[in-house]
Amino acid sequence: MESIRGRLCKAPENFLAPVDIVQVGAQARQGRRDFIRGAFAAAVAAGGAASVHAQAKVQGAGDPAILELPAHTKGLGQAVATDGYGLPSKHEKNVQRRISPGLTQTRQSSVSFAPLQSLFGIVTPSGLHFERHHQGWWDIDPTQHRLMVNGLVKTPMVFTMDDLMRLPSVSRFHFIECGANTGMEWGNVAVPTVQYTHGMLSCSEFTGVPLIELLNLAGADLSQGQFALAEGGDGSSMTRTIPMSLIRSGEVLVAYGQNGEMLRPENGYPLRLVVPGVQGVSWVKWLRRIEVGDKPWGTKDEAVHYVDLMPDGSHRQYTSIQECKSVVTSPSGGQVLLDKGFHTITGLAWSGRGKVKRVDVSTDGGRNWRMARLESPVMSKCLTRFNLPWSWDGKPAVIQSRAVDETGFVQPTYAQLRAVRGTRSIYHNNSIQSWLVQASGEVMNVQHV
Ligand SMILES: Nc1nc2c(c(=O)[nH]1)N[C@H]1C(S)=C(S)[C@@H](COP(=O)(O)O)O[C@H]1N2
Ligand SMILES: [Mo]
Repeated sequence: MESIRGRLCKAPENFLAPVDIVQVGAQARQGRRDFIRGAFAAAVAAGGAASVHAQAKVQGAGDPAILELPAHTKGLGQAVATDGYGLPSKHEKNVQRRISPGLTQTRQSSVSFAPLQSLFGIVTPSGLHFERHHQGWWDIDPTQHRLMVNGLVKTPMVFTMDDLMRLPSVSRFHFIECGANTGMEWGNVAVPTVQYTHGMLSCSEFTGVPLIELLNLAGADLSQGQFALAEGGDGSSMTRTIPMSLIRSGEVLVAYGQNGEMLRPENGYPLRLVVPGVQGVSWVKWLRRIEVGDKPWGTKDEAVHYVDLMPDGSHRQYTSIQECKSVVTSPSGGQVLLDKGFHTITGLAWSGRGKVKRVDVSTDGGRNWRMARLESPVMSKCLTRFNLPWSWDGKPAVIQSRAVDETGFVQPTYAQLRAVRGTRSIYHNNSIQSWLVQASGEVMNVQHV
């Protein structure tokens, strides 16, 4: 086996999550594993699910949790909520968005990361969607909100929310990933959990109107007008250039819906741009203006920020597409495997260029690969869930996933990415992530070279 450059889950003090946060993840995990262990105790590796089944039967004998009727089978439960908004179980309190102290100076220009290690399937519950604000969020009155369409158009128009919601709508599932996701890893900083390495990533069903429809209503000049500028309604002067080719495809949405309800204020209520496959910064929140123009604007968030510093000192600009990427979410950093034997390796894969075609998983640091099962549905520019059964022999193991998209793009190793991009970037790190499972069962972030 190749050498593993294992490092402790230590990051510079100003970035390391408080210790209790890391432990919370491990304990939450442990809670579930304890349950599994209690029920399935000595399930041996070789038998896999069958032996787990046999053990479950044996262990069930004498278990008071099944033999004695719990209080909730004998009493009166809670009343239905008459005007309440449902909340998760109190037992799930540890599943939260978390900020990384020291990463940014203020809570208004900051990030909260989604707890990828605790989520199933592909949809991010709206209350756990990551947040990235440059100047804080607002809960805007939808009756006062307006969207202006101007620039190279016959008739400049102003839409109210009522106007927009009367138009035919579409609903589509897409991922959104901040261009800076996994950014600390460029500098070889191993943040402790997948929440901090990959948690600037979420996926929702978005509902709204294709932007091209609004441009057509305004009589946009689509031959001269090769670009559109999207402007946000917060104080960050957030403006981004969107190529007309993307808009013309009908994929770019002016969205008000997220997972069946209105957008959350943190995510741009009442209106945001959805630009499938493109980095999060272009998904302008609290959207208030679209201007059609004949060249890119080169605004601060595309000339100074969100550019990639290359090894020769030049900058790559407008590298907006989020290339094919994947990560194992369990087992992942901060979790603990309590037993040898059967485990399910699971994770997420995505590509800004279309559908995920294949995900391979290695448990020996990239020497051998097995094809993972992709859970349906597999949708374009959307998260795809993969999983693979694994029998852990109790020895150290380096777990990795490698995604391939429908264009044939293969997710790179760190060595491959750095050979082209160097180490001074912040944005667009789509390298293969490695998790080291130690003999103790503790999992940590390592960069396997
Ligand atoms: N108006 C406005 N739009 C914005 C931002 C912002 O600060 N202001 N942040 C951008 C960035 S950098 C990202 S990654 C995404 C984050 O979206 P989310 O907070 O819904 O996760 O919104 C983008 N749109
Ligand atoms: Mo971002």
